[in-house]
Amino acid sequence: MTSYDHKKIEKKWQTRWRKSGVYRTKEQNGGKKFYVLDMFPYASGEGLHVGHPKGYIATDVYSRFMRSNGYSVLHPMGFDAFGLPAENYALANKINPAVAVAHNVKRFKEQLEKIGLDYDWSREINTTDPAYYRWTQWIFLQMFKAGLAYESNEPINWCPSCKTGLANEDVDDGRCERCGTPVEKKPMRQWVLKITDYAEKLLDGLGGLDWPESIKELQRNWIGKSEGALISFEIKNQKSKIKNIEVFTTRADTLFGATYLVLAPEHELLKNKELGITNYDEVLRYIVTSRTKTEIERTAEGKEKTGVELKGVKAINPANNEEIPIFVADYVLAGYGTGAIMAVPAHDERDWQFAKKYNLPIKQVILTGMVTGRKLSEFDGKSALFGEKFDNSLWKEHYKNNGVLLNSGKFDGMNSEEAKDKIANFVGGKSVTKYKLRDWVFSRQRYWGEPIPLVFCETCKTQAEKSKIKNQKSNISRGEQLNPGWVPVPEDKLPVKLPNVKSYEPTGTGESPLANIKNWVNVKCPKCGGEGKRETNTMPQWAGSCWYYLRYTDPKNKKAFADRKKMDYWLGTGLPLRNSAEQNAGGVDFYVGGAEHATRHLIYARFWHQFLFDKGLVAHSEPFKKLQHVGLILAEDGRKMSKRWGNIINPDDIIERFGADALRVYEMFMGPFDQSVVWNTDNLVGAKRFLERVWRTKDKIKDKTLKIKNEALEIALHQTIKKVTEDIKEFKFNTAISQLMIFTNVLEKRDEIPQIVFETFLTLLTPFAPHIAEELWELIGNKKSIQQVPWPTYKAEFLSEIESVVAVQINGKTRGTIMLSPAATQDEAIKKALAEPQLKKWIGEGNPRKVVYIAGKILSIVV
Ligand code: ANZ
Ligand code: ZN
Repeated sequence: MTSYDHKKIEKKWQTRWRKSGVYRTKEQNGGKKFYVLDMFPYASGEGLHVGHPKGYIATDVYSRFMRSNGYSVLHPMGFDAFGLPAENYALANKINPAVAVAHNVKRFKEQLEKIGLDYDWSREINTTDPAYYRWTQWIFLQMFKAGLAYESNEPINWCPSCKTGLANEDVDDGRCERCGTPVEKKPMRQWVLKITDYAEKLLDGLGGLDWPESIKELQRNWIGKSEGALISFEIKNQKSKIKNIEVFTTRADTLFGATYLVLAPEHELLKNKELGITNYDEVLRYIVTSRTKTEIERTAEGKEKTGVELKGVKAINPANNEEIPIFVADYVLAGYGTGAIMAVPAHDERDWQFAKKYNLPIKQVILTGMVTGRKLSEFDGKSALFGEKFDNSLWKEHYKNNGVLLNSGKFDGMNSEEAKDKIANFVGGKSVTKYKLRDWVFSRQRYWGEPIPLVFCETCKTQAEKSKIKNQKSNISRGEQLNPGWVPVPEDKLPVKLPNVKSYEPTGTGESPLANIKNWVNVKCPKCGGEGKRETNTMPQWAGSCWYYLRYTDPKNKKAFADRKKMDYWLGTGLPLRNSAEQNAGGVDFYVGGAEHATRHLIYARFWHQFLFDKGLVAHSEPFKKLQHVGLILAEDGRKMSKRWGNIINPDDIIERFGADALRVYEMFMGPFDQSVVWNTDNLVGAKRFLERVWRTKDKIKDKTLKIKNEALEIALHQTIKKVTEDIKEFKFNTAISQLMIFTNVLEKRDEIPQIVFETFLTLLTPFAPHIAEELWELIGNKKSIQQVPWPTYKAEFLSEIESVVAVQINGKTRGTIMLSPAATQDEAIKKALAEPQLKKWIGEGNPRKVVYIAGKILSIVV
């Protein structure tokens, strides 16, 4: 009897699998294909910890399962490596980012291979490979040409430590997502992608996706659709050159209660003296101070509100022609709506806080909780039914609710929902839809990213401006018209390679380090041959991951980002597209990764994909059909694993001591897949023991010709096949493994087991513990790899024989149990209960008054 030597076995099989190419992706005709994808790792310097592989092991289990069910499976892996994390790591360690990334990728790959994952490495991709980013640049150019990229000088989020501009999505709680430094607002030349053009499509598409509801909800909130109205307030001041201020409101019904207006400090109208403000110096000081605050500081609920009144100017409330003051206050944000609001302190908490502080009138216009259809005159100020009396001195949550209008002229008594449109129309307002989603700031003033493939040319600038005026149809794309002077690098000149530089430190000047490489920057204009200059900003970290799942379908293609047929095959049904329903039901079949990507990668990638779809470049409207998120593995101290806390567990050590199979079984067994679990080495030992028991079980095969004769064994086997099959399908790996353990107990109790039973068991074990399963499979005399053995099917006739324990309650007390098959009827259940003397004693002779029978669970009798 040999002992279970995990090191020897795992090494042996990893080498053999690599050589034999069992995991090579094979496209087969006629459907039955499955694309299962991991969110590829970011090749950082720290390598993998034991938390990372949880998702990878799960997709591995799934892809092995699908393959043995006859599917062609695409299960690829690659590396994301451009962007701040890799560059910051390289800077800290004083190595070139390209060298650091190559080193990190090698390390990651070794670690992944040791886990025995079935990736088809012949399809590996790396976002920093010029052969890859050539196509990232190409897709960017298509967006540019379509007018979806524009140059902007708006103030954006700036991280003073990373010395680069950031997208809204890169800011967490007012801090740089990379380094935790509070972000500042800084006006800067940027490239921006018009993701807002896709806001509606991004919302719409969510409906058809098989994603966790929580992630869809995060996206909905991030997109933040609001239906409201634009209402114009006339300005009263002889000296003002501006006649009106427009506000965005979702509560036009409260217009009669608007007692002042507020402009965001960055509002256009405050940029010069056009409003004729008499205290402009004071206003300007306020504007300057508010620049130092982060958005969070400005809008946080508990924060004290500040502001300055614009002296010498008033506005007219168009509903009642009352004169109201105008303020500048930083609780109003420039980037949303029109950057100006009508303040209704009786029904908006922030306005209320502000009004309290500056002693502004508070005017109730909605009776919240009021039942519609009742007359206002019936309201006595007390009845709860009619809403209680409004109290100016104290804010109450229900003040912001809907209700019935009062103090609103001819609208009094109207339901507030109904009044929204009516009042907006009354004052000539326009209904509009606004989104919280901001356009995507797409350039970084850093070295380590895809160069943006554009050249600036003065001559062409003049041309483009002319064509814009004449609105000519010419060889000038919408992007060039929108951005006069910017000329795309011709597609056959891609990639624009990132040049090698000596110094790639961020400059902090708002320019990328590439700006200093004169012989790279200065080029001939691709259009007119004149003097041009390259764009020196680079793309953000999230660019490469916007389309990588497409590249896996055809990773070596030199003529296109991927062959259309291959994409259609892997993202479709495996058969040619037949109708629009299939168009909207395509995408990667199964995508597994961390929930932290909900509002970045998963929105950006959907945006790019929808653009490609609109261009007719992909067949399906969404990239990821089904999504599953991975629960975190926390360190033994209950915290997130991090270098910072010194609590990282390295999978290499675990594999060395316990084996990859034990690690795999443990991680799949530790709890429901999408929940966070604390790492526990004792439980890992348990997984290892389980495999040792499996190992010893093979010695119970004594006579290879032994047939299954024992019915109980057969039932247990089919029960196990069924349970494991169904659980894997639903990502319930923990209960699948627990069934394998139960079955191992059954095998252990026997002196001898038929080979066929053990073989079936090994097939079920393979997805979880492929090395040991393969080794035992070979030891009992099989030549062909177990990876190619079809998944076993269960026989239903055995299952119907399984009896389960049913509790018997008499008058509400459990008095005993009976065994029943799931098909048993209520009468049979009663009969069985009566056959048990200790139950019969309680039931007695008479007819029961009431019987409830829940099959397989409980029989309840009231006598
Ligand atoms: C009057 C009003 C009365 C409002 C009321 C609310 C309650 P959502 O739903 O998030 O879209 N608002 C508009 N633009 C703003 C800006 N740039 N910065 C801060 N606040 C802004 O919110 C829309 C509401 O937020 C708008 O409706 C406006 O206040 C405010 F009882 O107008 B409301
Ligand atoms: Zn030119």
